[in-house]
Amino acid sequence: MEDLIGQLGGSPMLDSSTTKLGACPHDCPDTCAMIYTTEEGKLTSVKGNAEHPMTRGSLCVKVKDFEKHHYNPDRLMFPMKRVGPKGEGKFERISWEEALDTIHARFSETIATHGPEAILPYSYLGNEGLVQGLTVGDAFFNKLGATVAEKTFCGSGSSTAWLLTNGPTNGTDPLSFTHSKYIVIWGCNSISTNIHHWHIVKDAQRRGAKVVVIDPYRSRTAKEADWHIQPKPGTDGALAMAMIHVIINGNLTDMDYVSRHTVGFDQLKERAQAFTPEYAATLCGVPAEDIRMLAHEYATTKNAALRPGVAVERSAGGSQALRAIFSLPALTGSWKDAGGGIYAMPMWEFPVHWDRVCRPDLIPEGTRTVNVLKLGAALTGESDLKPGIHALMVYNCNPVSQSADTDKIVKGLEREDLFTVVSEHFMTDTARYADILLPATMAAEHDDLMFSWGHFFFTLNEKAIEAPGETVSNAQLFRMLAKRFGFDEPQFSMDEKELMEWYVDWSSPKMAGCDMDYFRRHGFWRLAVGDPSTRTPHAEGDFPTPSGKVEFYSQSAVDNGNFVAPPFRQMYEKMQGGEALDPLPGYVAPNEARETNPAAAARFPLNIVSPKSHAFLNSQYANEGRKIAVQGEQAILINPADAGARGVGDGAIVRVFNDRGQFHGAAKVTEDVPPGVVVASLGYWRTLNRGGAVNIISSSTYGGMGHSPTFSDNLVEVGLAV
Ligand SMILES: Nc1nc2c(c(=O)[nH]1)N[C@H]1C(S)=C(S)[C@@H](COP(=O)(O)OP(=O)(O)OC[C@H]3O[C@@H](n4cnc5c(=O)[nH]c(N)nc54)[C@H](O)[C@@H]3O)O[C@H]1N2
Ligand SMILES: Nc1nc2c(c(=O)[nH]1)N[C@H]1C(S)=C(S)[C@@H](COP(=O)(O)OP(=O)(O)OC[C@H]3O[C@@H](n4cnc5c(=O)[nH]c(N)nc54)[C@H](O)[C@@H]3O)O[C@H]1N2
Ligand code: SF4
Ligand SMILES: [Mo]
Repeated sequence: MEDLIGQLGGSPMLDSSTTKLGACPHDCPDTCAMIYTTEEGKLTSVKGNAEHPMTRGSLCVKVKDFEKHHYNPDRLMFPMKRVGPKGEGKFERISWEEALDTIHARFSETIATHGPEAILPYSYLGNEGLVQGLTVGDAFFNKLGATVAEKTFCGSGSSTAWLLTNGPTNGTDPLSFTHSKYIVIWGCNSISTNIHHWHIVKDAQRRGAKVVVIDPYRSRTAKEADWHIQPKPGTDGALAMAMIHVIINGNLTDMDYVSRHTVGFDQLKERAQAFTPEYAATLCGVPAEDIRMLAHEYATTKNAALRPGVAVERSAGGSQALRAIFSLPALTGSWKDAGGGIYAMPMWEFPVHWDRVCRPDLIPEGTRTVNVLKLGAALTGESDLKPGIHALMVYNCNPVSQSADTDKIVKGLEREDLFTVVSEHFMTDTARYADILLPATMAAEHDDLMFSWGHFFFTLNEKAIEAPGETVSNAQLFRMLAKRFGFDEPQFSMDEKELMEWYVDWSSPKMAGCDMDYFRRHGFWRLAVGDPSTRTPHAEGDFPTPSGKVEFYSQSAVDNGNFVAPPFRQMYEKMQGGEALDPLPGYVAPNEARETNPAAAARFPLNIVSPKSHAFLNSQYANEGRKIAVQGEQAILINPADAGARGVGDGAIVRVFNDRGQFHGAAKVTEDVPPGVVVASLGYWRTLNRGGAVNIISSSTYGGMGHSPTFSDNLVEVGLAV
């Protein structure tokens, strides 16, 4: 491995006065290592760093001209205050002094009148950095005594399922997939969402590996697979439980592995008995003989690997499905093979002092939590919070586009008595509702350190150019706010470089040989967890669960109940004791399906799936012409049978609706989606789109574990727009 890591600092090609080492800031598993080139203080090019073993010098279609993003003339450059009605987007430039004074005065007033919990911080992963990202405001808001935001847009259900089954292990290295002979990509559109893993899968496929994609629709990735399996959305639990049935009943289990390294085999076997392939076929729509073949091939091919995406969790039964999926390699013993096991979200072994980043110790005893998916209910009074939310600060996040049930959020944001602060790059759908709008820096304009949820590398991002206008980094914003509020914890005066040094646990053996100087010379550091070509972390068990084994049966699911893992929720320990969970994996039907909700299904017969757009990063880039040119306008993919029954022709403008609201798009009539399913990709801004955006129809109901969202568990009807 060491020879793969280049000596960038020593390279004669790079001149540190015009070249800086960067890291893509986006919420993307790939976390690409980049190289910024500048001329006379201007960012002239952003390229991938060819030395990086995973990202190999190529950037995706979204980021390949990242410098243009920085110089977009629509960027917010100065603090502003609202001068028109909320939502209209009329603002006037003010000084930072006035902005900070106003925030200080309005927050103080709110605290005096309603108490500090009337303030809600609202953030997500618009920036994924350790310093500038998800948790950048936590210490400040905890000190303020504000409501704690539980941030579960993505990965929280998968994480709960993963921790219950396998514990906080990174699992299989994505680089190990070069050795895989059978690869199951389950609910993941790698070509769009994890392109630097797809290269590795493609290599393995060229060398004979069979690639199976499990996805309700024929995604870009499904089209490249050797075999595409199409379950109905939200029914993966039935499919996975039937695989377990076939593996156990067909004596395809590695009983030596099972007996030494798992708990609960007998109970799992009993649970799986009901899930004959024939029965599962009636639930998930995959033919019984296909289920048998999939289970058989997976169990009997050595070096069989699983790659579940985030999408699997987005339904009522998604997390239970993931527990079943996470159980598979322990049944077959594929953890013993390099290129076996599971690549899910390998973020658990990054040695980060999350307690220093989030400072849960500053949270006043008894402070309440509000979940980000419930923003509409919280703001409109539906959640009956006491006190209600009277001040809101949004950063790294665009809830009007990305959260659920978004017409309700808009209704809440329109409240005249709500004081809203938004820190942003652009005048997003959410920013339009700000009272105070603050301009934020982009990646080349600040320092950061990125961990990853898609590979085992830390990556340094060096500031390459001066911040334009009066933009400030998130870390600087919270330094300024802390100062204005008189907070004197040392961390509130640390700069970015000091913060990253303080956040990383350098004493971890995984960091042995690395320091800040190493980062400055090389740009990235691979956690010292073994060589990917031989690494089999669980060949001999060693699972970091309470039993030290894979827990098919989880006693802690019963005793400790549901939980949201850090950093999605800061108070991990206090969250223990949520409602008891099923100790075993299983099948839970979608909330919105014919069998669970026939009345809704009669009115709204189509199940909608809203995956990521190829050329957008969540809602980012959806305001940039050159990306819209690649992505196209909002399309509604619909099967010819469903389109015909509704008089919808290809290209017709349709409305997609349910009781939560409606949005519009251009029908794309295609066999890529099966009857009964429609697909509308995510990210379009409602202000730029023709009439709304997809999350208007999304339910804010939690999935089964970890308060995950249910974006794949929504019924709608489609009709011609009038
Ligand atoms: N281009 C691009 N890349 C991105 C992002 C982006 O916005 N654009 N976002 C990043 C983020 S934040 C994330 S979380 C990841 C997500 O990465 P992925 O998990 O790949 O996310 P999606 O594209 O939402 O969904 C992947 C596939 O799952 C399918 N799917 C939906 N529901 C179900 C289901 O119930 N069961 C099964 N089996 N499949 C289902 C969808 O049809 C889709 O093709 O991507 C990251 N990368
Ligand atoms: N229907 C549906 N909805 C979904 C999903 C789905 O699959 N389907 N996926 C969900 C998932 S997986 C995720 S991760 C969420 C993502 O939800 P968000 O994290 O809200 O998504 P982004 O569009 O990336 O919005 C981030 C905003 O932060 C801003 N930003 C970026 N960097 C900075 C910075 O340094 N400072 C400041 N102040 N602002 C910055 C960007 O301009 C952008 O407007 O969406 C969820 N919503
Ligand atoms: S969005 Fe993902 S693939 Fe694209 S450059 Fe950033 S980290 Fe790499
Ligand atoms: Mo995500």
